Amino acid sequence: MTQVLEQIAEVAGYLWQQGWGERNGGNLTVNLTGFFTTDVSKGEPHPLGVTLPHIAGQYFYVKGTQKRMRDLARKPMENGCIIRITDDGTAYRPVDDFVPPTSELPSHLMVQDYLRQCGSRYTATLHTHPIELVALSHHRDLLDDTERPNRLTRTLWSMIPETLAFAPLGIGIVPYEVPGSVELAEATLKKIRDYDVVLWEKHGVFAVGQDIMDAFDQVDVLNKAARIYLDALTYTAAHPDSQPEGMTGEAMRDVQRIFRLPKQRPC
Ligand code: 2HA
Ligand code: ZN
Repeated sequence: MTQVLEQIAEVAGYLWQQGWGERNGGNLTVNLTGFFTTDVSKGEPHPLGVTLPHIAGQYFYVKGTQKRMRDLARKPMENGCIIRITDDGTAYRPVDDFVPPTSELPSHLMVQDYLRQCGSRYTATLHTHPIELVALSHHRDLLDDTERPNRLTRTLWSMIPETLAFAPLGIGIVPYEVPGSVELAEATLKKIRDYDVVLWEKHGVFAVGQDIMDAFDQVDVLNKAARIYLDALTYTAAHPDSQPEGMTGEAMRDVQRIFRLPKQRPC
């Protein structure tokens, strides 16, 4: 378990360094069930407000509410805590000192419940505020999510070959909802069935991964493409006749062939 906690701390440091984790911004959970054999939770149960039967009895590391990523990077157990979901799936109890969990707990645990339900090997969920992706989420013309791949995904894929190669599912779009709300969690749950990363309009992203580094990498690859796109558009601002070209359809098909895409979701 030490290794998993060290990886969580490492990723928290990257989130801060990238400028994606201002103040208490962002949160994460990692399933730690494999490290526990008996019920070691204690104290009063804290109701979840929903029933999550597929993660009943499971253990999670959860970032604490109002805690800073930059502090979590040094001291994960002071800025988050391990919880166990009660056997009836309606509440949780802490395992050690209680640090109240993130305000986005509904999204994280509802998605974790879905991942267990479908037998996924994914263990981690991540919410963060990547600057360039959030900037693009203010542009209505990029938020149309009726086609697959959607327009934002096609734009990002066409920036560098690696985006398509390493984020082959693209990015789903979740219309704006109040942070921390069950509505946001439900909208996220709907989209995450098809994507590893979804964009929370005018707020941030929510990602899932085999571990927390995997979830971070997915966001990092997509945000890198968003940054390149925005940088190219600053050239357009000075030279209005020159639009970013993007990779050709043929070049993108080559990437798909060489990397044997699309990759399948684990559920
Ligand atoms: O943890 O990012 O969305 C603070 C947030 C809420
Ligand atoms: Zn947020």
